[in-house]
Amino acid sequence: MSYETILFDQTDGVATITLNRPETLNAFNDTMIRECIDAFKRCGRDPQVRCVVLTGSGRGFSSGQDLAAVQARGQEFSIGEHLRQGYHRLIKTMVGLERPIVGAINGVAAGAGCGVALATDIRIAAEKASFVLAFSRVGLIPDSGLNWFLPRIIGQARAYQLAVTAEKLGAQQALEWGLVNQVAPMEKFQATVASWAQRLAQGPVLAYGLTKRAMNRAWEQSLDQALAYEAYLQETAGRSLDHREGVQAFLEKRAPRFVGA
Ligand code: T3D
Repeated sequence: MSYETILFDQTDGVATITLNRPETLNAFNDTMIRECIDAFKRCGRDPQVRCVVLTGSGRGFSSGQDLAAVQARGQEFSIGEHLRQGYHRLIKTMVGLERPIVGAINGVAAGAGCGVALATDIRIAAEKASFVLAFSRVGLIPDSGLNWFLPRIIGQARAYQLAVTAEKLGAQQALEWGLVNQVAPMEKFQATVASWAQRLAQGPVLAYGLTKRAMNRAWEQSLDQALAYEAYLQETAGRSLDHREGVQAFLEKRAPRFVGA
């Protein structure tokens, strides 16, 4: 499938999805939401894809919902339904994708763009990247999973502060607050993202996927339930070729060659 609002590239086990409406700082219109869902689902179906990178073209990551499209809506338009049919499907597809997703946050991530950024698993921010919960500026509440992701990552007081002030959180502060894994200077940003993606793509991606499932599920489990679920998933990981290869490589004092199965 060819896309209108995103770019899709697949090289050496790494799929890169680039939000590509740079004139709006990659604001989401309905086509872009739909195309992103399709691209992430395509990654989930393709065993050749071992890691996904999500980034933006131009100087922004994403400015969130396209406000020109919002203004063009009629009075009867249901935002709730728009969220349910669009952003929710995108966020759930990303969270349910059992491959690591690297968020390459190249610039500002605002509104729903911030929610989508937080639905990635490893977040690398360029020095000039920032996060803005722009919703209250337009009289809305955070959505696209932000009420779920943000307090869990940075705590409720900071999350609420960002929501009500809509002030920019810079990359360095985001690192200190645990919102991103690494900040890279602009000239090293692409190389840093590529190095993360290649490393993850060469890893035991079946185990990476099961780890993502276990950690996501654990939020809503008791300790007993989490332990039981770990044991259940480890049964699968323990029967994998990658487990056998990892043990053998250790004993033979060589680097493992994981196949993702
Ligand atoms: O509706 C539903 O379905 C519910 C879902 C809602 C989810 C949401 O995301 S609500 C929040 C929507 N997003 C915003 O409110 C953010 C709006 N943008 C900004 O506040 C600023 O652009 C930024 C803080 C992100 C960046 O500021 P700055 O100064 O770096 O850039 P800029 O000059 O404001 O923007 C550059 C261009 O992008 C500009 O166009 P121009 O003047 O060069 O032709 C601007 O209009 C355009 N742009 C930026 N954000 C959006 C946008 N165009 C459409 N929609 C946008 N969200």
